[in-house]
Amino acid sequence: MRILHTADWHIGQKLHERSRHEEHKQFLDWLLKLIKEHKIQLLLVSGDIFDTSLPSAEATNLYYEFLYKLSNESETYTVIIAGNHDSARHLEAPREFLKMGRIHVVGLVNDPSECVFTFPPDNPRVAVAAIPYISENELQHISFETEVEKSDRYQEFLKDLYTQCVAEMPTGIPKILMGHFFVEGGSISGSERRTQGEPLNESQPSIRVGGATAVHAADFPEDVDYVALGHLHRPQTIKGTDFPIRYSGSPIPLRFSEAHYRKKIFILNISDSGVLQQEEEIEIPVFKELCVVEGDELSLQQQAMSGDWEGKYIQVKLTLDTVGKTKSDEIRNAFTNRGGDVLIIEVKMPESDGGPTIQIEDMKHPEEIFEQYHISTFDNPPDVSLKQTFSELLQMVEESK
Ligand SMILES: [Mn+2]
Repeated sequence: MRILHTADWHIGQKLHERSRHEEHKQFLDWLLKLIKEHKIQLLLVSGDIFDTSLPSAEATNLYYEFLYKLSNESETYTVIIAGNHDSARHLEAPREFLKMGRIHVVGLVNDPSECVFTFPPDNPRVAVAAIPYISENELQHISFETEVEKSDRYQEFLKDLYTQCVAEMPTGIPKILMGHFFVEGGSISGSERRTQGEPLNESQPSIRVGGATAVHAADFPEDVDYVALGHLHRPQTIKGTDFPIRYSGSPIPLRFSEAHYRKKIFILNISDSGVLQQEEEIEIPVFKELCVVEGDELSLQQQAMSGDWEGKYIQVKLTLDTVGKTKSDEIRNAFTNRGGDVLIIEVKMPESDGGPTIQIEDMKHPEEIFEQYHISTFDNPPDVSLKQTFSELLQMVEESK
């Protein structure tokens, strides 16, 4: 019996306002073909189906079109759990209807027994515990509780939930646990952290991904065979247990920082003798290339001329030799002329002293320094209201001395 583990589709995601619809469409077409070719009998999707809790009609349609084709063109059973980006209620609203297509969606946990499934239902060969993302806020409120106590309680809650699920499973067949959270020891790529309404903060400690605290490998019950997780966007296996605890990662790079490694799906197999084996990891094709180019103006112009940028999304990291007017428009055009699409240009100041090089004797007033900085960063001088704000701020600083 073949099982496929994937997660973090983030359908509807936008990268610097560019739609990823075409990439998601190509991924789901590829996935359906693979499911049919590899005769996958069970598909596990470990959360973050959509990028936002209220996905667009286009994103919603893409998802249901895939589920329809899957149930119509294959015999596959499917288990889907909600992630921190999904609206649990919206995702599971059509759950009764989707059962017609052998699709089981779990958004909320009412009773652990409702999270346990066996496949195939008439002759079980594998048991699955489908635990969706659970926010710390969903736990019962306790007054005067510290953050640490709250975290410990969350960890205990998940641990108990999995133990109860395993107790509900029939004996003698492999057990798979699904989940959507951060397990201590996992590596973060940056795009996981942001839940809805939560500001993006790169410098935040990594422990509270998606609002929830880290769970440890030792928190999973001992007698399980595989933990199919979602949440971290880089495919990886967490060490520390006899059974694999694995993140499949997202199928498309959700940020430029995820572009330097290949995305994957994992295929498991349950042998005729009933043993779960890890059969294959398959690299997902790159449907659209994300490129990061770095250098000074001259080097970037040369890279634009010599490279093949057709149809690629580009992040430019421009290093300035001196503070002065940058030619970001020229650099953008150089790539655009070669078919590339520059999504963002980051300007880096010379690194030697960690900041902009400004000749002090040339700059008599803070306003001038500010203006110079603005020109070097944004390519134009600050407007009147910004200058006014800066002056007011300066005055406040002076007065507070
Ligand atoms: Mn995610």
